[in-house]
Amino acid sequence: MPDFSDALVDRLSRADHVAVLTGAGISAESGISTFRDPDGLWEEFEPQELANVEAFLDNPELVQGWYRHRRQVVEEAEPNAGHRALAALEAHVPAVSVVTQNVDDLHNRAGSSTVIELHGNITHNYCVDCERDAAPGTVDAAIQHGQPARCPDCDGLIRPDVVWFGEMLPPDAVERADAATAQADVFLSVGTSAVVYPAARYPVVAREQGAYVAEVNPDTTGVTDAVDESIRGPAGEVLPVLVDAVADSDGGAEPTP
Ligand code: BJW
Ligand code: ZN
Repeated sequence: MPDFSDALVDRLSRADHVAVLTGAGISAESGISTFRDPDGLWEEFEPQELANVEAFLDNPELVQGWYRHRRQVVEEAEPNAGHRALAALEAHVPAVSVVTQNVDDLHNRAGSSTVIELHGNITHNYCVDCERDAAPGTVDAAIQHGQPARCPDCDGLIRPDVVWFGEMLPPDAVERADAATAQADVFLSVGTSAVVYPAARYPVVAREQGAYVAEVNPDTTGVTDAVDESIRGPAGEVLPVLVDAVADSDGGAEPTP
């Protein structure tokens, strides 16, 4: 049974606005590798080798192939009980903002209505020169022919719509995430190591601005020392029980699916 406080359930039940920062750990139970866990995506490659624009320009085929593989994994994955519990929380709190570092689209597919994607979305590609969207299949077709994928309009390289190290986050996403953090009565940090900035600042800023901050993670993180409460366990087990507890204190609404 996950161990969380009555104070957290009470705060969630009374909250007008809950903001949730999520990271790769929430999608681990959907079969999507995290980045920094021992069997994670970066066990073989250093982050700087693949997740930056220089690596892409040096070896576009390698980077396009890596992202194509990850996109296929994501497309075959399903949202898990953790994603669904966050969507179900909307029945009990007037506003729930999900601020995600994940590029896998699973919060949208689980039905969360306010999803703020800080690091982009892997299901989308665009041309680095003319910035037009790349049609689905452009990367697949090129890679099958052993070529880097290029834009049919201007011959520019096609890249995934994700944020690499050294790149700015989408300004509208940052603006919305800043606002959600400022408005939050309760802030949850779920499944993130909280070592990548600026996302890792949000739990700290939320607490400075008066929110009650809890993290959900099997391990300690970069913000463990800065939160009010750490709930140690997998998100897919903790979040459904937590949301059910909020539903119970709300007056016995339906249990989460
Ligand atoms: C479970 C679980 C289960 C397991 N349930 N949990 C300030 C200080 C220092 C450095 C910087 C700074 N500001 C900016 C920087 C530089 C840099 C940075 O942060 N570097 C640090 C690493 C030191 N940041 C940037 O460059 C950012 N841009 C920026 O700031 O622009 C302005 C600027 C420009 C130029 C110079 C300076 C400023 C951009 C960051 C982009 C990050 N991109 C990536 C790749 C995205 C594309 C892709 O998917 O390939 O985003 S890196 C990677 O890390 C990915 C993730 O979103 C991100 C965070 O990882 P996450 O989600 O936390 O995953 P893990 O694997 O680390 O952790 C998983 C967790 O889950 C673990 O804790 C597990 O225990 C847990 N878990 N199972 C719950 N079942
Ligand atoms: Zn183009």
